[in-house]
Amino acid sequence: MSTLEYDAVVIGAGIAGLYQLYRLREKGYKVKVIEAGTDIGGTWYWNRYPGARVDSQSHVYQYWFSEELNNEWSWSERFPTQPEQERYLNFIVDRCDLRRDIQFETRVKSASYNEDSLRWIITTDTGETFSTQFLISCGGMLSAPVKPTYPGEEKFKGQMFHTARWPREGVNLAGKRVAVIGAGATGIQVIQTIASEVEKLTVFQRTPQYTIPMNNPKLTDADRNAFKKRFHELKEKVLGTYVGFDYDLDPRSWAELSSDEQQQALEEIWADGSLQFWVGSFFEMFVDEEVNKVISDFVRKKIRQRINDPEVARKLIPTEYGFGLHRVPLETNYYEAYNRDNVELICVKENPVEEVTESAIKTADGQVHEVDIIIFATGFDAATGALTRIDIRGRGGRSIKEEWSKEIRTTLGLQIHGYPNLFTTGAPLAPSAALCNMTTCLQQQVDWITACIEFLKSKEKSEIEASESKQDEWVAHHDEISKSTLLAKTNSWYMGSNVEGKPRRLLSYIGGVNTYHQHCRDIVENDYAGFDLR
Ligand code: NA7
Repeated sequence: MSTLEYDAVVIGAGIAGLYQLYRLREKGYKVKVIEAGTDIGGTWYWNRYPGARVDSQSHVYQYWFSEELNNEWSWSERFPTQPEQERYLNFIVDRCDLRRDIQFETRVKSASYNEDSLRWIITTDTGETFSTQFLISCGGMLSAPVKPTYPGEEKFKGQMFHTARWPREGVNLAGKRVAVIGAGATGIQVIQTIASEVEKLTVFQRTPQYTIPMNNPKLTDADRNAFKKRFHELKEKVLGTYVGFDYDLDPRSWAELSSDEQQQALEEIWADGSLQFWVGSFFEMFVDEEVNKVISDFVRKKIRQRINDPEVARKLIPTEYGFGLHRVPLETNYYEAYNRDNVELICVKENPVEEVTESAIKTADGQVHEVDIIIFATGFDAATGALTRIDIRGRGGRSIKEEWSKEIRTTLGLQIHGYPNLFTTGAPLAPSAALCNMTTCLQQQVDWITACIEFLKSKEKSEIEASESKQDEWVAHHDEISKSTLLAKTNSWYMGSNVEGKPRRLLSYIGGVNTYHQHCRDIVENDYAGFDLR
């Protein structure tokens, strides 16, 4: 089979990959997007489980490249469902005629850099070979699912699904006995949605979450028009805030408020029913244990009020870590699900799963939980998984998988020293790895990458690579900020602790989207100082 030649190959047709295709094609490059799924959407293609919904407000979770398209689209809710997100992305793809440059049902297996031709050679599971000057990973920060395996699992006669591999045709859960394993953001959405539909729901929870009740009104024409009028303002604003939303951290210091004022401030942002209570409140929450404790107690009290059985409340209310140190899910009637007679909660730390039989899950206390369907909502190999599942070889045959099995390092999450002309989005050590309204950060990274490629062209250069010293400098800066936070002291997927053997480092840059954006701009303004051009 002959080698297919491109200027740029983009891995993944999700939010970042689609936008990267749009931008590079607009500049006249020959681009191919390689996508494992049968259709576009990335996260919003794969995660089609019951109750899947975005946790960012629709008016800031969207593309900003066309006011015209923005005016044509109408969001129905403040926090849209997965089907609506998917429809929106299809609308963009169709209007921009992006599909013709996307190859579906193709997974990139390997990518190796040829130092003589200065090109990446890519192989796929379809047996094709692509050659490209630029390789751009848009494979998602939460796209490599992780799933525990249990003794006896292969004998199970019912159905098993990971939420991130939910079948397109759906699954009939009505009247079934269902187990949900994992109660993070995804598990919570599944549980609250299916509890009233299934005959019996057994939840196997390892770590309880702090949550915020979602305030999700239907949008009126007046709401939509008000947001549309603010298109340019919002587009600018999201890049200048701490986590890429249109709200920002409270400018007041926690200490300057009296205890009553603190409680009042918390009540006010709690009422907004969004992630503002987490990433748009008091920065001290992330660094000061005392402040974190007050806020954690506030949330614990809110949760406790909604659960009838004190023993169930004990299991559902986090005590081992503080509020905001894990990704905080939004929920709707989640706790009320546990007040139902058909829902049972098992804490696997107290009562582990011992085995799966033909028809049941057996726990250490000897109980046999008969189930027809097992749903794994057990998360992802975050930020690194999208890259380490591909055999990527840079200069001298060095491998990202091997290097990151020892230490996870990048240059602003945009390039990796040793891998020229490889650009990454949603990768470690950038806010887009986890601490960002994703559309904000992914578009910002794609714009940076596009400008970088254009810069190379204008200088008549063929290759760009982050120097070792630039990367060292960024890693040191990242660590300095992250080490001052409580997140770095807490086990969570933010620290890689959900994947055995994963080296510990805060995956996401926590200095703020605004600060990160400034660092990216500084590089451009300084003609890419710290990057080697050839
Ligand atoms: P998460 O947030 O990683 O949640 C997965 C949950 O599954 C988490 O609470 C895990 O517990 C739990 N888990 C993992 N393995 C097990 C086993 N063996 N038994 C029981 N529970 C287990 O992934 P989500 O898909 O919910 O959310 C990902 C992101 O999507 C979310 O942050 C948003 O950005 C959208 P642990 O905490 O590791 O003890």
